[in-house]
Amino acid sequence: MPSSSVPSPQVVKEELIRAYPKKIARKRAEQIVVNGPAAGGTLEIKANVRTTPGAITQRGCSYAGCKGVVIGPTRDILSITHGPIGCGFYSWLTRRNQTRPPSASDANYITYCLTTDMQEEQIVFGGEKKLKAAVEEAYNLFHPKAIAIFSTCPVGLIGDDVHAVAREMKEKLGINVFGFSCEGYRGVSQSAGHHIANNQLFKHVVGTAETPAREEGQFRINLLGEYNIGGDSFVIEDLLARCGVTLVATFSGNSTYDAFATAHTADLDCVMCHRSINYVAEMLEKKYGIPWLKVNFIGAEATAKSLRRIATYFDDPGLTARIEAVIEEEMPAVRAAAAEIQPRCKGKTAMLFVGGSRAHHYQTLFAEIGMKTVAAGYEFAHRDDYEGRKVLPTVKVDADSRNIEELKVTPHPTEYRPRKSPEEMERLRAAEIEMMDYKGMMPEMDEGTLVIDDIYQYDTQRLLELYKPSIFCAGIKEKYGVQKMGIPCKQLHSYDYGGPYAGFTGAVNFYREIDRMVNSKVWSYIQAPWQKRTTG
Ligand code: CFM
Repeated sequence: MPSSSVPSPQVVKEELIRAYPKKIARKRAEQIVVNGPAAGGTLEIKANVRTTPGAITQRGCSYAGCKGVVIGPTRDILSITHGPIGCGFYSWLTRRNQTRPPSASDANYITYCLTTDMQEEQIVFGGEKKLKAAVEEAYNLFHPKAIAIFSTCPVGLIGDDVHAVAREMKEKLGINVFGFSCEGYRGVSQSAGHHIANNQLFKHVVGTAETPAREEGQFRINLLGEYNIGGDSFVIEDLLARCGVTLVATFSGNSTYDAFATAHTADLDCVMCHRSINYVAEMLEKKYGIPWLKVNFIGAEATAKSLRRIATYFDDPGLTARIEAVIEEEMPAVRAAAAEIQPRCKGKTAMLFVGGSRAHHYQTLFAEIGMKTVAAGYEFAHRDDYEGRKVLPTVKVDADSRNIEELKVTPHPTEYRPRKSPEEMERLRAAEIEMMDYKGMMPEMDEGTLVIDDIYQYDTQRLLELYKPSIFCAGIKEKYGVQKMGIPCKQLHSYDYGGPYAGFTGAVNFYREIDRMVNSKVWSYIQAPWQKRTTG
């Protein structure tokens, strides 16, 4: 609980808004919401709109969302950045998406940085020739199954047609080559890049391999929106295997090209990060009849609940028994760790400001050690991630969103097969397994907590001064500014050097890490002895 010296959230909101010019303040007032009653869920937040020019945002660009987030974790698609050297270089190994090829001779291109190194000459005369040469050179070096070409801002500005180049090279080399119009400026954030990546993956890769025999695994799922940061996917893969669930494809942690190509053969899509991948989930449902289910493997309780939801979906006594046995096996260690740590963390406060899903998911982990989330928000998520998918029909589509292609998807003439009958869907509804739905973050947050979309650096600083939370969760850009104010900052993007935090073992890792951070004495020594001490 914030101490009694913390002003009311309404006052804090006014305080934040007061700093901005009138027009900006009006817009910010709609992006900063004091959360209402959990059950009400009627509050509206403005999201997925342009950042105010000049404000220091946490956001990244469309190229980052496409290349770095969605496609990057796939080890055997060779990625080429078409653009100036900086775009390729500064996106090289910056996200901790791990991968594990089965043997040393299996392809793994994640450690490479390939770029066309665009120069003035290409800006003036066009860069397609150089791009073709780069694709050919990359092919001769690696002989990959597939090559992906990513557009950076100048590509769109000068009008290079990466798709035409991809088509030509596909023909010439006899491998799959596809391009992405993910110029950094498209959309208002990296969220646009996710959508562009989803579309192209779906168009060029998903469903391109032959349907494998149905016997290969009785309970076949895809895991969508799990990117193996700090090894999270490894933990989930292990859990699913022990439960007897077959993982056909993960989009895209520890993934391969072939896994994507056979994703249409799964019988259920489990969606972790709704924001970055809900488009693929929807398209798989429309084209192949695979229903999707929102899951969350962050937090021990959430993991148990997600596994049980998978059991309810498949409705098989053997599977249910195995899942219960795995939960039973894992929970004692989790309970013991939580019981040990809770007394030291209970009542402490957290703020979470990260991309599109983790600001929601990680609240569960904090709650498990008795910590309260007092403020949270997404960098780039949309209203449905805050308020739930029920608002989708009312979301205004602005020019920035219209800029991004919406694929027209229709049922596949031979491969469309609804996995559940209407009666079975009814059974799932009755069991409160909401298929194809996500309720969003706000209904699960307490009344009076602050929800802030696309938080600016100024807001961050004021929040820290006013609330003095026990911990602030964000990314590398925010980390040291926060810590200089005497408040520990946990990076929820990269996990600092830690993780995994998924599943049961991951939960214990997280409890211990947070305990270490919030109970360290170091924060009271932030100021030099000759400065007046105001924190700690
Ligand atoms: Fe999804 Fe992610 Fe996130 Fe995201 Fe990201 Fe990430 Fe993130 Mo950084 S896909 S929205 S674009 S959960 S890289 S693994 S941590 S901002 S909250």
